[in-house]
Amino acid sequence: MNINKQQLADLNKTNLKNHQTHFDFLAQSLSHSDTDVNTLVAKLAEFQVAIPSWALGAGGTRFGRFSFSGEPASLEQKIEDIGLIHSLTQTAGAVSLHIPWDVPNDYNAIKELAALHSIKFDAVNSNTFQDQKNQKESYKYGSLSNTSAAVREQAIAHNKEVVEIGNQLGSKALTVWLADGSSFPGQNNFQTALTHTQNSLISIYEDMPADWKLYIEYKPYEPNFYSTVIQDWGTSLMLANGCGERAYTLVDLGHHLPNTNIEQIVSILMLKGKLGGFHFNDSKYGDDDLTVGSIKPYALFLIFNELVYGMQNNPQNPELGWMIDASHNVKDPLEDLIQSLEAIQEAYAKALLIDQNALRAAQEAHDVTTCQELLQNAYRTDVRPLIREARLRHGGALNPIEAYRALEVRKNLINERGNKTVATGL
Ligand code: PSV
Ligand code: MN
Repeated sequence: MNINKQQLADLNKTNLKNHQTHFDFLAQSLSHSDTDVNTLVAKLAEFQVAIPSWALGAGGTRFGRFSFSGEPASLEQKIEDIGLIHSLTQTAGAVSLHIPWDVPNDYNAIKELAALHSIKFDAVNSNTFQDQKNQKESYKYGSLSNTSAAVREQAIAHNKEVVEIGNQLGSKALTVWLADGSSFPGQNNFQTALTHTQNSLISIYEDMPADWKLYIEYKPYEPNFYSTVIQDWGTSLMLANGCGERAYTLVDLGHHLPNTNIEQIVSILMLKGKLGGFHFNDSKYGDDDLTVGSIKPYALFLIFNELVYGMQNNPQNPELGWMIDASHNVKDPLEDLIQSLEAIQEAYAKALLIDQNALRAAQEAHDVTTCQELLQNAYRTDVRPLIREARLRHGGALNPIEAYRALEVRKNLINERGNKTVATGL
């Protein structure tokens, strides 16, 4: 199924007058500040987030998986799904592939298909947390950190192969997330595991093309429950520094213990020029992989405040790789991703509204009350007309969920693909 601009323009007609009223009102309210509304709209339109190839079907939990009908059964169909989301939102102009779940059969054909949908290839993800069919060594007791040199070599070789695959598609970054760790005290020697990991990462890093970046993802627990080798941002940063200039930390919002101040982590990493990528999701308890902004939208806004500050003040930090990393169990994955994109845009737009100069002045003057007022005035602004305007100017839908339903996308996908298809991924 394809959605064309005319279909969306027709659907937009119903909401256009209402949108114009809201947009004009917001533009008028913002005209008293330094904020130029057209610059804001342009920044929102520019902001593109990669969709993970593994999140277009049902995620499932370790207790079960309830399939969604019409799931994409191939990489081609996954790209088509992202194309649908991108047509509606104009924000999903990239895909992040997980290997070997999504190895292309025909590189040129996949590249052509992605280009047709204006989709770029973002970071590629390696997978040494599962054993694959016909794999010689097992990752049961770790991969890049394993005590066995043969296992480490196999995991290193896999990462190198992922880079080769990504390179053929135009990706420029490799994301490494390791499940490595231990479930019981005494099971691992922490120092040996970290040393092996560092050496393995260096070997992967040194083999990467000169214009590639390495993103090192951290996570405190799961699937191991006593220790994880790359458990936090400090460990990730240490490993990135050990690899070299083009190695960075990747922050996945779900990979923190409850109440961790993620915005501070983001800020410090950007100061050090070491924040490489981002995995968006939301959570109540652990790595819940819920829709972005569904549980803690204010925390997301505070994170974006630091990101915006960093993007404006830290030229030492590279452009970031923005990705969603969520799992869909009860909502239609495409609707869920559309909601996530909207939440990301909303947090970004609100952060852009913060009067940074006034905030700096209030901080200098120790005027704590004004600091809070400045943040919360921005947070309480309904920025949705800006996001809608950005979509409208680029041929997207004023209301993507409404359009998705009006066009009966899921029904069409089921008609095309059937009820029983299962997408690769977690
Ligand atoms: C691990 O929990 C993780 O966040 C990593 O990014 C994986 O690649 C992804 O989830 C798999 O869903
Ligand atoms: Mn992740």
